Amino acid sequence: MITLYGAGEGFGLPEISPYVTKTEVQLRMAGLAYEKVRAAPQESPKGQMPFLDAGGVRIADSTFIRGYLERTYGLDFDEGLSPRQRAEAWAIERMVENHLGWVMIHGRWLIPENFAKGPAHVFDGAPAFVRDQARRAVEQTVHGVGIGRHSDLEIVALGVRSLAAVAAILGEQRYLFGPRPCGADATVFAMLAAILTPFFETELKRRAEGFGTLVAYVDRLMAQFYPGFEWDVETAVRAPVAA
Ligand SMILES: N[C@@H](CCC(=O)N[C@@H](CS)C(=O)NCC(=O)O)C(=O)O
Repeated sequence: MITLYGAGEGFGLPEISPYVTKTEVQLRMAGLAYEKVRAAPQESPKGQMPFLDAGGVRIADSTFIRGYLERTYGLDFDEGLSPRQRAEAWAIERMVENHLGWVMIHGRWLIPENFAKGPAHVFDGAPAFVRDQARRAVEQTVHGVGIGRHSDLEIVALGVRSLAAVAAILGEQRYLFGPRPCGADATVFAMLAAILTPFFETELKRRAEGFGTLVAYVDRLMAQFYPGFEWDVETAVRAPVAA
């Protein structure tokens, strides 16, 4: 049995972490049975989520988990893609995870109102200094990767360039590379949902809402991979926040 460790439902999303969402969607794409357990990053072999336990074997990091699933179950999430499309899928994934992801994190953790209603609650019950330390650590990381050195306007402008790039690649297609989803669809869906969740107010979300094809794409994939989940403002207000 596969156990997927993640942050759990919250912030108006079926899963708080876009990286865990990516893995969960890939498990669902493959039709693999799994149980999901809520965990903290410190429990992961790499100190980050997601991580997976498959019969005692622990694998951390969404990209290495994908590789493990493909090797172990004889899968190819990019089946049908040409070598060029596979390269483009990798490039899209890196842009979304390692660039757009930091813009999303900036909106969640470093806009004070969003931090107060969202990530701060992860530390409910812990002393205030633990919460403040965690926020400062994220601030330092966002500064370290470079995004945090820009003005708020510049950060949004960089995020919008990535949104526009994804929208240009998607065009009017159902999935990134046509009528079938590939591995990178899980990544892109996860990050766009994290940006578009009604739970947070960010300028990036407001700009993302202007990309009608991206909004429709997230709605479509949410209905496909999380059919029981109410993806709407009502849910965002009601959804529990990770404890
Ligand atoms: N490269 C990793 C990134 C995972 C990641 O950033 N996870 C976040 C949750 S969204 C985390 O665990 N952060 C805690 C930390 O970095 O200390 C992957 O693809 O799995």
